[in-house]
Amino acid sequence: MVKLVLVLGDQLSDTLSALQQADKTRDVVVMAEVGTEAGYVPHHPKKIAFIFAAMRKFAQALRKEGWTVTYTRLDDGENAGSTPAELLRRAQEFGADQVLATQPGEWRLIQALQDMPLHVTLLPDTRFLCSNDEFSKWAQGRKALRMEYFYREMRRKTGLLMDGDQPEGGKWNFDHDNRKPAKGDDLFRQSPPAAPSDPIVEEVLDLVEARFADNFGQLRPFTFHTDRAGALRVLDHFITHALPDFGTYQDAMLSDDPYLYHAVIGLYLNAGLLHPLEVCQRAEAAYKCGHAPLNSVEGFIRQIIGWREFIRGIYFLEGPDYTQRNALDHTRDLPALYWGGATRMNCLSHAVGQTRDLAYAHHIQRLMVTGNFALLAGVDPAQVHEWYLAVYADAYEWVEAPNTLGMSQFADGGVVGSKPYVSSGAYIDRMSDYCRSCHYKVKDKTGALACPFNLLYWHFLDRHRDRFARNPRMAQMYRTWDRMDDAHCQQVLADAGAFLSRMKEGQII
Ligand code: FAD
Ligand code: DLZ
Ligand code: SF4
Repeated sequence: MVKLVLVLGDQLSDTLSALQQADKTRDVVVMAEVGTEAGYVPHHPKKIAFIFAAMRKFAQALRKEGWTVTYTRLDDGENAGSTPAELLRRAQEFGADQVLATQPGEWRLIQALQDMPLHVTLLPDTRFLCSNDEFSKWAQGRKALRMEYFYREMRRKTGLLMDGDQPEGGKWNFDHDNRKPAKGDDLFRQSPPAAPSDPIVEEVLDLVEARFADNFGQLRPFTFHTDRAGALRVLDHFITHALPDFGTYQDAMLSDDPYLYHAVIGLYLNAGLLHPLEVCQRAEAAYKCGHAPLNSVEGFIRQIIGWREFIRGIYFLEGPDYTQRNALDHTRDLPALYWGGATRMNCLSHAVGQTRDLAYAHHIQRLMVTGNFALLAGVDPAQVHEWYLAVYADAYEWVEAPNTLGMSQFADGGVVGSKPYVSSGAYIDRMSDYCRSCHYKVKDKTGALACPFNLLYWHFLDRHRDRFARNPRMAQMYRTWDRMDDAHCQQVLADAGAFLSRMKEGQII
């Protein structure tokens, strides 16, 4: 009997387990642009356009390969509005009672598929290097889950950068050589290649413009690639032009260069247009032929087989309630500046402005600018989570939630990271050129012009002393705070409190 084969918007890989288990001559592929997926958060218009255009092209490619594909467009009059409802409609149409699906990357959708009155087989997502079972086994019995140890297992498993059973170059991690600030006058950095437009993209842009005009984010110019060939071009460009300096400048931020030496491939990897192993093998080959140094290649490979896989493992290990965690009891509202409201903080203005224009910010902007500020200011992590899930083209819950709630907001109480990622303005000043043209003064510790990160950093440590003072990785920060003059500390806390009040009142901060 005919089966339906579900292909979601982030499952655009011909190696997808559901496709591999299906019979091309008998089964029917179901793809659908639906209101529920396009609306569970106010996605950035570029993200919606990327997914819809890539879905349409993938459907075309499957048909060319001989698959029968039903494709529902968002504006199709028959559109049933959600993925399960579309499956039910197609089940009736084709007389099917079984669905083959690859496990979605979000508990919400897994639950919805499991609740359907059809027989749904959920297959493991084999596009990842570490299965959910393998991760659970690795995690079992460990007091704390640390990416670094998981990463070593992944190196051994894939053989990437291995010299027999030893790490290439004698060390697993070369971060010691990395994390330098970049200079604005480093010329000749090239942005990722822009995709030329085509009729499918143009049609999707018109649809998104008409339907999602109120969502935060600039739709045009739209330069993302929307098929595998384009994604491979971006990868090639990165390997040739940026990988050699990736490690060294990984944490740098520059006002006039949103990409620096980053790959800008997260959206392609997460939608299924690139495979993590092929990406890492390309990077390793660049090292082996002498094109890129070990510190960069190791750092890059660690992001993919280490962080990316680790983060996914945590999402599925921790279960559906992960997104509701709020270990630090933070309750403030996300300030309007995150949705494009005015701010005097130049670093936030740049990170948010770039996010609005490009649906992209690199890791340190996400972690140490927008994330750091929300954490220091005590913003409700659920609101922070919604923001990150909405605004980045590479955001799906399996990868966004542990990064936001775990790594960035410490809302999981220390599952992803052993200490919160907090810093004062000094870190941002060291790693960027933002502070030079800011309304606030990064060197000021108190007063009307004191950098808000300086005020809120101590306010955060002070209000969470009970939780963090005994953390060995934070003891030094508390010693520094405790050595400060009492009157100075009181002034810092008073100025921080006044800043938070202004934020609450909706004043421009
Ligand atoms: P590069 O810096 O060039 O890195 C190469 C690749 O490594 C990335 O494409 C990505 O696939 C992988 N990678 C690097 N760091 C991580 C990480 N921490 N977790 C998972 N993969 C990683 N990444 C997402 O893919 N989707 C998200 O929704 C997302 N949300 C984030 C939210 C916060 C608060 C933070 C701090 C990080 C988040 N990240 C997310 C991780 C990281 O910031 C992005 O993967 C990266 O910025 C994507 O840009 P790039 O492709 O240029 O990456
Ligand atoms: C993100 C997204 C959007 C905006 N739209 C669709 C859609 O219309 N149809 C679809 O199949 N998938 C879409 N997606 C991706 C899903 O939200 C994603 O598959 C789940 O969040 C699981 O990762
Ligand atoms: Fe950001 Fe503070 Fe620097 Fe201004 S002074 S850019 S608020 S870190």
